[in-house]
Amino acid sequence: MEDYNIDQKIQDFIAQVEAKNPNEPEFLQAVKEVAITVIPFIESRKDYQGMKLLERMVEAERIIIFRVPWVDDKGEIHVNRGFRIQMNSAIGPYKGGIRFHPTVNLSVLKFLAFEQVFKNSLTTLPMGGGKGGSDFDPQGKSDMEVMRFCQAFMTELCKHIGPETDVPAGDIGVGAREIGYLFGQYKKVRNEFSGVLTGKGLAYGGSLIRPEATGYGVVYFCEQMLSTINEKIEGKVFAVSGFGNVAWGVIKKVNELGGKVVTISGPDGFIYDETGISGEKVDYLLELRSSGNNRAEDYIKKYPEAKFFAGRRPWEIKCDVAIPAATQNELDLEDAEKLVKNGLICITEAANMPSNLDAINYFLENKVLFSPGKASNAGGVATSGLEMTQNSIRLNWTSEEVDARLKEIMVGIHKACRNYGKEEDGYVNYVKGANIAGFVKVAEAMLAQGVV
Ligand code: 2IT
Repeated sequence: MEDYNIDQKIQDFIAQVEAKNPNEPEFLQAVKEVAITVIPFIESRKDYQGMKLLERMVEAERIIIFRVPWVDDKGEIHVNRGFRIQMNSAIGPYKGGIRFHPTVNLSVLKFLAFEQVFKNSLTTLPMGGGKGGSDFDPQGKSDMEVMRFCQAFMTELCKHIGPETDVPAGDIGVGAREIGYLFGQYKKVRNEFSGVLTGKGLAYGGSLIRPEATGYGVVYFCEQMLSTINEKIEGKVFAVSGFGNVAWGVIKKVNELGGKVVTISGPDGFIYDETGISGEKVDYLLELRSSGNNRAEDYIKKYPEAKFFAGRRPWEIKCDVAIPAATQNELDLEDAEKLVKNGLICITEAANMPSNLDAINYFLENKVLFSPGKASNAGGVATSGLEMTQNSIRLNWTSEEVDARLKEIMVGIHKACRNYGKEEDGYVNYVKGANIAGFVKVAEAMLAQGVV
């Protein structure tokens, strides 16, 4: 009877969110995953009941949508749409990346901002959740076009952010170059040199290890997951998707710890390199990326011993560990079935929400180690938090110091997930663990601060 009531409560809650946010499938997907695990927890806590905590958390504190007009090299005028979702500031200033990609829309950014709230809470650092971006596509644009776009974007955004208010960073399509242009424009318009953005260059307040942090953190987390079944990275075969900043960090660290990465992917298909992607091949990934050409196929031009599979995903390759590091919904039920059939023991998400709900359920049912991105990729934003600290104390830490803190944070997140996610048979449901552990800190802060 009690279970029936809780199921009904979950269904009612999801129906309400759906009615209020129609045509936002990604946002609804992220909310569903949280609701299923967090509502039963809320029901078990007397002090949380009737406080409408989750109802408040699915409503952004503020959403800013703005016009971004800019002029290309030929003198033609373009109009893009800019967004900043200020989701939750209960535990700190809004914090989260900016994404420039043609697929950016309100639903995508709301899902990312919602997940960011839980992720940032898990880091234990004082950061609220936010996300922003634009449907602008940096692919194929000149440096000067990207600069003018970034300036136009920041001319509006700078009215709404600040080091104590909202601190954006990079995400897909926003790397060191874009952060530099965005920072320059913020400084010029606000006449203020501050830690308003993270992922900055080392010359103007950036942190060592920030570029590698997301990928390194994922592998540290994966190491922890494997240790629960007395396994280690060394000797394991890894299938990785994507070939951007996150995949690059993952591949570097897996190699360092003695694992072998055999795949990468782009929007055009995937590369299978049986000999392992290591050494100079990892450097070549950086070159491929900075060429502005988003094609994985170019890899076989330099390394013809590898194979390219057009229009396919790496999940058909036999591997011990899968690390999706490209984008949302890049791994569905069919992919999950193939991976498990091929003997997968662990999947550590590096992208945000790369597995859809059916795939996640399949991994959990089959008791494969599975960690959601909001737990395992939190090392990126955690190191952004460390960049904020360094900016505040006006000192720079060594890479050893930042890396040690990053590792400590990832071990801590793993522990928190286990704490709330361990089931009777010893299997850790990291989805449940991450959602509840992330929720608790935000909920406590919201309760303390009253209905605001
Ligand atoms: O998804 C993410 O956590 C990020 N894009 C990084 C956010 C940040 O503020 O460093």
